[in-house]
Amino acid sequence: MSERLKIHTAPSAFPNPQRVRLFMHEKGVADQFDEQLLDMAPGGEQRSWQHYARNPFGEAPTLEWADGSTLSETPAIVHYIDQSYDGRKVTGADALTQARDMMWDQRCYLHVLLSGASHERTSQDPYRAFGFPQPAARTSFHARKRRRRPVR
Ligand SMILES: N[C@@H](CCC(=O)N[C@@H](CS)C(=O)NCC(=O)O)C(=O)O
Repeated sequence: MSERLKIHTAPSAFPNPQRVRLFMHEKGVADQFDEQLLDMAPGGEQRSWQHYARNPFGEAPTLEWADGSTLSETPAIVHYIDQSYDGRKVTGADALTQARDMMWDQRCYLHVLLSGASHERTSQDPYRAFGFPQPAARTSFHARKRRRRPVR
């Protein structure tokens, strides 16, 4: 792979940016990418217009080519890198091993990571659970509602 790609990520964001970072280190290719760290505070750089142009959900991780084209979604990024970079095939060298890797990845993501993350998000703000951008009006509506709650 001659072109050096950017990976937009954040060490502080769990689980998806970390899934890609762990995978890149496991494959031994992390130093072949330009890691662009997003300040992922709530409503942070991942929700800037620059990042929405790369990823319409305002999420990380996202891979970016020099011509501005992008690839998002953790399993798609992992699949692309594993297939197109030299080194051990971390997700499996044959179709059945790859399919089993995908099966466990889906199980871990849907039944462990996503359910934990959804609980955390919905307990704070219902719109975040679905990854919707948050217009100021919505945010202030929820902020007003929270302020009215009695302090326990
Ligand atoms: N389906 C996406 C999910 C990516 C995602 O949810 N990333 C989170 C961090 S774990 C994010 O960027 N959230 C944006 C935010 O919190 O504003 C993937 O598989 O990569």
